[in-house]
Formats: sequence, structure tokens, C-alpha cells
Amino acid sequence: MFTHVIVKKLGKSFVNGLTTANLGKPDYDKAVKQHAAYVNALKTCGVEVVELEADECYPDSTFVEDTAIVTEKCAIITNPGAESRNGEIKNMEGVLETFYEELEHIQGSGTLDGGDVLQVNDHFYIGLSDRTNKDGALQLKNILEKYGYKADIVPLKAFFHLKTGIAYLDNQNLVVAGEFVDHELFKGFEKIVVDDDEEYAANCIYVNGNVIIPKGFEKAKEKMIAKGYPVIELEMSEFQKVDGGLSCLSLRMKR
Ligand code: CIR
Repeated sequence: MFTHVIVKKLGKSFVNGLTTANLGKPDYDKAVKQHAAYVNALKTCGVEVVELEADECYPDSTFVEDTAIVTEKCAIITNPGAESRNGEIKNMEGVLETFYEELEHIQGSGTLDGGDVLQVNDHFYIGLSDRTNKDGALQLKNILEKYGYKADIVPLKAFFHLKTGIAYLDNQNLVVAGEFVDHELFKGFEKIVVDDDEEYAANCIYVNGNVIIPKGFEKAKEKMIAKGYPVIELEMSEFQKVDGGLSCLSLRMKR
């Protein structure tokens, strides 16, 4: 069971976040409402939501997932690959110290974004992307193995982050899109395949029996319902404009 979830309010500078999406500038007020709905949805899934204050210095800091990997045994502070985001980890370190006795760190020339890390029970998949380099991925693999976890490194072909195109629900059910549909590493799973025209819906989250997905992706939604999952849909348009998905907005912990 997930017990605690960390989110961070967005500042007004959010509209100036990094983006490649070409969908226009986000509307701040709309984004604030969508974020509030996200927090409410998490609460209905039975978790305690820790809501951090906004930080205007870091436009992308509402995407907390990139700053840390939170496992049952340890938390790892990342070393975000985007220069403008790297300083976000300072605040997160202070927050995670209250949840974990010891924190690990990705260091030096190793870069890693949490969006590149997928946990499937005791097995972690680490994407190599524009944000996560080999050094960062290897550092994380070594840390995870020290704690008894398994870890595999997955070079990405097209996706921004690993979790842009893949999500783990439960019971071996994996949501996959694009390059992960026929990927060798994920052969053994039951797959919910998200069509190319609904690719954004592959970034969804499983929280205590529920699947939270972005609104407007009917085929993906129906496939999840057909598998027996209660689905919560959330409007994510303003986050999509700055390359953000549902998972990026939270750090979900079992404490
Ligand atoms: C960025 O480019 O870093 C932000 N605009 C979006 C980050 C989204 N995070 C994620 O996919 N894990």
C-alpha cells in the first residue's frame, strides 16, 4: 500500500518550464486547478499527501518525480540532467530526510531523472535518455543492488523519459506504448497496449487499487477497465504542454 505521496505546488514561473511539446504556453490558473484535482484524486486513493510550497526559482519543480527515487528500503536523490532543474534536489533532500534514515545520491558527472526509473516490485528498470546518462544509470544500479534490488538499464530510442511510455500497475500488468510494446526486456509481462494516437496515456499511475490516467484517452481507459481496474481520469492539458505526465507530479511512498 502506498501511504505517503509528495507533491509540490506550482509557482507562476511554471508557465516558463522546459518544453519540446509545441502545444503553446500553459495557463497558470488552469494548471493550479488541475494540480488540485490531482491532489484530491490521490487522497481518495487513501494516501497522505505532503504538499510542498511552490518555488518560483525552479519553473519545473512541480515535477517532483525527477528529483528522487523512493523505495521501501532507501531513497536516492537524483542528479537531474537539465541544468535549470538540478538545484531542485536541495529542497527534496531536506524533505526526504524526514522519511528516510539514510539517503543515497547520484553524483558527479552521472545524471539521472526519476522519470527514467520504473519499479516493478523488487526490480527496477533505468532508462538511458537525454537526461539520464550511463554513469548516472550505473550509479543507481549499484545503489539498488546494494539494497538487494535487481536493476536493468534500458537505452531509450524515442521517448523523453522511460516512464513516458511505460507504467506498472500490479499483478504483472504493464501499460506500454511505442518502443516498449515489443521490447525484449518486458516480454514476460501481461501488457495493456496504448495506441500511438493515445501515447500520452501510457504515463499513468497505480495507487492502491486505482489507476489514475489523463482524461481524453478513451481506448486506453476502456482497456484498463476491461482488466478490472477502477479508473480515475484527470485533466492534464496544462502539464502536457511542458512535457509533464501524470507520474511526474508525485513521489509515491510506502512508509
Ligand atoms: C522537463 O522538461 O523537465 C519538464 N518540463 C517536464 C518533466 C516531466 N517529468 C517526467 O516526465 N518525469
